[in-house]
Amino acid sequence: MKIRFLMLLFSIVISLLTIWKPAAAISGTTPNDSLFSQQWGLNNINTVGADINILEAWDIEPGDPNVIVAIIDMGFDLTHTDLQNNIWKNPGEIPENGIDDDQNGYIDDIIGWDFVNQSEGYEDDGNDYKDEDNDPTLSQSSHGNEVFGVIGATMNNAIGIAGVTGRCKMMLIRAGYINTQGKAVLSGAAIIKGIIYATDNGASVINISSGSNKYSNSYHDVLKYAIDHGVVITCSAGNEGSNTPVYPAAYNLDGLISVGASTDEDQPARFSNRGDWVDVSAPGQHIVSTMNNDRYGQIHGTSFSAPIVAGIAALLVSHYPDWTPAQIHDRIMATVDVLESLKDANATSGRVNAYRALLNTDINDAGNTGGGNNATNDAEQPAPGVSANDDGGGGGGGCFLSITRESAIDRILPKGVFE
Ligand SMILES: [Ca+2]
Ligand SMILES: [Ca+2]
Ligand SMILES: [Ca+2]
Ligand SMILES: [Ca+2]
Repeated sequence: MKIRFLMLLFSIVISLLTIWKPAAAISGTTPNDSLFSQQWGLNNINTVGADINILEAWDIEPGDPNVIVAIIDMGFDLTHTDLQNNIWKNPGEIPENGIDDDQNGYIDDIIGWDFVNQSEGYEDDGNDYKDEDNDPTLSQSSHGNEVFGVIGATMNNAIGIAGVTGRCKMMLIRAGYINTQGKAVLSGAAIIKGIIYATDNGASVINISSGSNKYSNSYHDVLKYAIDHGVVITCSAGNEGSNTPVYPAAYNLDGLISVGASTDEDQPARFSNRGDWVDVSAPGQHIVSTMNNDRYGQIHGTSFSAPIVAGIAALLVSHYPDWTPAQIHDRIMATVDVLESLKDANATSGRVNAYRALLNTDINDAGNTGGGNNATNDAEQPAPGVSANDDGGGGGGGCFLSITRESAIDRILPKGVFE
């Protein structure tokens, strides 16, 4: 039996398709990207200090091009000038020869994969709902590009923005589509396959900016599979302004970082979910990022807070390649700027600080920070096996997840806030 499972995006686009004119390049210690002065989350020129301290972090580690971040999201526009240089290329795959050269189970997977495979209720109208393929593009939503830009827009190329890493490479995994009601949703089955693909093909970090209130043993176990294989997971806490746990962010895994949104004045964003099941806050309001069709826009949502932490995790992997996901998780939590304003926002009462995370202190110093990623549930039993192998091969295999399409759509998607 195939159970459809849909996840929802955690973003609110407040200024669609804004096109900025290039500004004069900034020189000195800042990168010359023309919109960098508006990237308050990286370097706040109005409320000084309410940022992740990226300039000092980059002095230590700007990111290793060999480190791969997988973005599991709606879909992407690969033509964006500020993104295309940082798209991962599968070194073992010869493009367009119809052969699975690296024998990973995916033919001509040169930049990632499109796991969307909606077999029921979707006509073939050109928007590619059916059948997995090697092309993770989606023209109908900019959400994937927005996440990509926050993590990994090309830095110091004189245009647009700089990603937190700016140099690491992004593996692009499409799991989303516009449903029959015209809403942007992600398939849980596709996400799970994407996590396995990313893990098995070299990703060090996976960002997931979507979720729902439903606990799934299978989803939990596939994330554990990724972490056990050295992958750090970053997840958005969601935008309901609620304490109710949202998954995958709330899965209790040491190696999964749950991220809420903070503002340019280091306040908790009103829309951000909160509570001890959230690990940290990161900038998530008035974020400038890349959109489809070579545009830039201003957006907000925890969808863009998790990618900031994904970028910091990628910097840590670049600089401390031997660290485990648990160590990276603990270090990021242990080095937040603790703020009274965030005491109810998350387990650390803090907003992430990339510089402090990278400082060369003994890993053993990066210890406990209060609550940790808690919400422990000892009664919980592992699923009778997510079978990573069975799931990973494509082929539509039933996904065991228990949320229904109706509940997902009705719960999270308020009218008019999604592209
Ligand atoms: Ca292949
Ligand atoms: Ca090939
Ligand atoms: Ca496709
Ligand atoms: Ca740029």
